[in-house]
Amino acid sequence: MKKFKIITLCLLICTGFVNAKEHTVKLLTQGSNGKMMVFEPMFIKISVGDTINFVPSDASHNAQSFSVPSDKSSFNTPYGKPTKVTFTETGAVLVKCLPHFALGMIAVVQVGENIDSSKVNADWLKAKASVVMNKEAIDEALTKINQ
Ligand SMILES: [Cu+2]
Repeated sequence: MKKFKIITLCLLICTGFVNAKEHTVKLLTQGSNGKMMVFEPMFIKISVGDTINFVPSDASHNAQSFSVPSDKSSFNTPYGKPTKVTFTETGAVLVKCLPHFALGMIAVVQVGENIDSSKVNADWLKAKASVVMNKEAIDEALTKINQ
């Protein structure tokens, strides 16, 4: 009986690993639509336990969280180096490229289904005053949450 429990536990853990997906978000000086300083995609919905590989086009970009469900979801990737981040908490995360934040180089990550978006919306309202470009695109990305 004990052996059975151990095998079941192993199966559950292994299945969890198999189901976790890896996604890619590019950090681009010029996006495929011709826009400058963009994350591609700007909005991404993933499952809890999934990983995003943040891939910068050059050494001028990094990915840094600035709205998170809690501190354990905070991250800050190095400049110019593809970096994988695993999201273990349900909710929404806003990600900025630090040097291009004012240019609206921001991405929205939804982790899990039917999340509470009140915190991320409030954080964006506060941050918005410091952003001069691309605000409408970020507003639109936020409307994609829970759709
Ligand atoms: Cu950048």
